[in-house]
Amino acid sequence: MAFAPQKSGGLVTFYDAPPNKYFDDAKVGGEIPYKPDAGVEDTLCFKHYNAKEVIHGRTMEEWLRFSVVYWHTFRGTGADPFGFPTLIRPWDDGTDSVENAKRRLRVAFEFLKRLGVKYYSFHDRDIAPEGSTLEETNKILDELTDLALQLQQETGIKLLWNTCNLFAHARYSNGAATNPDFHVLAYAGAQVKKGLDIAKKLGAENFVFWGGREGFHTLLNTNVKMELENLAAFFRQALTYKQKIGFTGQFLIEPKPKEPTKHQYDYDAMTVIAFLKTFGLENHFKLNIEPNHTTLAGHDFIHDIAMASSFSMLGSVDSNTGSPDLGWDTDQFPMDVKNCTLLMKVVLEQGGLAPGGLNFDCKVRRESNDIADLFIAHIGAMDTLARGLKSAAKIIEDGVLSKLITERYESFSSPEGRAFRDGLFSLEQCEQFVKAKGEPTPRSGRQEHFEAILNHYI
Ligand code: XLS
Ligand code: NI
Ligand code: NI
Repeated sequence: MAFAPQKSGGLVTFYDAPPNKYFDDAKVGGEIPYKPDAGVEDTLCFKHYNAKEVIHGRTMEEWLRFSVVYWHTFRGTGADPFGFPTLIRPWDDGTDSVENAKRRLRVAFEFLKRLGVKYYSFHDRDIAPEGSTLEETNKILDELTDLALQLQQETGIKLLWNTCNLFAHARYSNGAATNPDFHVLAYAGAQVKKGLDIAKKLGAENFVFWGGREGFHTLLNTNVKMELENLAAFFRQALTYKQKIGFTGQFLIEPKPKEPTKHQYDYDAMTVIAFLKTFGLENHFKLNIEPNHTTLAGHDFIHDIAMASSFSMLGSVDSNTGSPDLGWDTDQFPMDVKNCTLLMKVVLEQGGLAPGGLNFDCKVRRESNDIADLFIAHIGAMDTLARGLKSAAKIIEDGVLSKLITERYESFSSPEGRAFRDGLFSLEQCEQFVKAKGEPTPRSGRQEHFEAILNHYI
């Protein structure tokens, strides 16, 4: 095979080579090593993430279950509403050909191998170009997923989840499962059927529904009740098909409050939990929480992770972060040690995320146009979460915070407090209680004390 670079406008834009050659050319070395003592400017190595090291009873690899997303890392171009693509990859000839899609997939597996990440995730339309009919599209998808299966078998890399892109094509501009036109809804149904077939074929551990354009821009043209009922009916049919084909992965819904629609139905964790309970679906789904979506909903980073986990509904995390000062989904790599500590504390407390994982739904900035930046971004985030894991384990093992919380609620261990929680202490008894005991003594919430303790571990 010829490795001749093809020039366009003076830039090397594309050349055909074995996957490892692209990374060798970009001077990324071989597999990313663990070098805890590496120099400050050496960002192409792990300083904290040591896959086989045991923390809190399990290896880091088992707790962290990292996953690389195909759409940003291998389909991201750096284009934004004001600018053209900036991330021109030498393995991508810029066409929609099947050959290009296959080359890209091989490169992606090489990337995962070098990074030491065991999982990936994709939308159907990321890995395979769309044909002009459903039949043609599915045939192309079969060809690409045959290759994905072969690469999975060769490398041991697994599919954390796949999902269907039900939002990019013009047919979905008014939504998919909440579209006012049944014909469009049926198209989405056919697409999800194929998505589930692929999930089964590739042994996906989960299947995600992110409500792309399930929402509205104006209530004036929208029958909210009917759309939500249709969404629930759609999920019920997905469950029926899942059971029929014997796909055993976990179904996940990913909340997001806005973007692309003004109001997305899956607004945040509590909204989705309420929706699932309203329609009797709560035993069949868990949540895939993306912190950048949580902050878009006006909550802080950890809010939806904590809420979902409290209701035993946290299934997986799209571990990214936003800019606290911006109102859109910037999908940055999580580099904040404190947030990652809080995240890993929840993960440890609920006994892990499996079959979910920490899926990097993140993109490098459009200015970060070196191939090495792709590695550095993932390494940096993996190291931050590894630090978070270590700090969270220390917090839990020391037990100081949990002891303080137990003390804060100790009045509920009194006979009256316990009776109340058991539903056996009436309002009349409350009245008697207060008449006997008088005014409660004010008690400090001690927020600053708790914050100072957290900082001790960071
Ligand atoms: C978009 C979502 C999307 C889902 C997968 O904001 O995060 O990328 O994770 O469809
Ligand atoms: Ni996401
Ligand atoms: Ni997102």
